[in-house]
Amino acid sequence: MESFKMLHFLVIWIVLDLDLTNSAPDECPLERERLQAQLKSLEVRAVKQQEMIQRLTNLSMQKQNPVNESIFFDLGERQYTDCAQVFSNGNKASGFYLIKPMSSPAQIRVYCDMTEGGGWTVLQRRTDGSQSFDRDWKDYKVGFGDLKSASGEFWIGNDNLHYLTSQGEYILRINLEDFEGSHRFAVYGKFKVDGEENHYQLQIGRYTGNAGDALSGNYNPGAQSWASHHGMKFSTRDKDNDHYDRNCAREDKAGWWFNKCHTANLNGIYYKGPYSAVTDNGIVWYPWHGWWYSLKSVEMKIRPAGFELSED
Ligand SMILES: [Ca+2]
Repeated sequence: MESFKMLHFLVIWIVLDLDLTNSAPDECPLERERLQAQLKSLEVRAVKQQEMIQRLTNLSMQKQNPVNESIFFDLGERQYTDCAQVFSNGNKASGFYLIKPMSSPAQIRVYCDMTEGGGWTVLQRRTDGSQSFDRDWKDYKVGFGDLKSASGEFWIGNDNLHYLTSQGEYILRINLEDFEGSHRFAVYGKFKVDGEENHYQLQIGRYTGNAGDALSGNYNPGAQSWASHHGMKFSTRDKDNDHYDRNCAREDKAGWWFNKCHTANLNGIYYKGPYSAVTDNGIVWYPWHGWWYSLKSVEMKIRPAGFELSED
């Protein structure tokens, strides 16, 4: 606001100056006109300056407290093995928490989704294409992405997935949204990810939901042998563990439990709806929108089996 004040002083000084220098009326009508025009111009500049200051102030406040920023909850010394435990202990707000799965060597920062019954540890999120998911083995191993914003895109890390799911029986819930505003979901029981020594092999159980069973390929019995992701090892562009004679991860631009290659590619390229490409490398959930439609948002999250029963 200092510059606005300075301009204001300048305007007053010119007004005073106008009175003094024009003590002999009508002697210098041209000079009076010139000064009046100058005064008007300064007033306009002062208003513009004030508007600019207001805009900068708003921008600065937005940066300090972005709408998108989610809250980090510091729960102190007590250790929690997952978000279900955080929720059960009375923490009902969605946001970031520190947890330490039993076999994890260190605490990890995770997003706990306390909606849809609460207690969900989010393992993956796609919302706007701001993060690249075409990454190598090491990135997928430790995790990557935006773990600060409430709607940030990230992968929790395969080691963390293994630590979490080796603690007991977990269910996986996948929420999907398209660009027409429709929502679908898929839930799988007995979700488990093996350790790195077994290439983070995936196990999934029974499917329920309305998105179609893309992960086991059960939507079409003929597709199961090449499409099922159950029992598949994780592949990245630099580590090919798929059942394809070429490299699915490299062709489909994602790390995933590829078979030959997929009917779900939730770590694919963020295309915004219908797309054409050499391979089906978008964010695909085949039974819902086919291979040539890339979804708007994806959320993958896990919770211990029986959690809802224990809450009732
Ligand atoms: Ca291969």
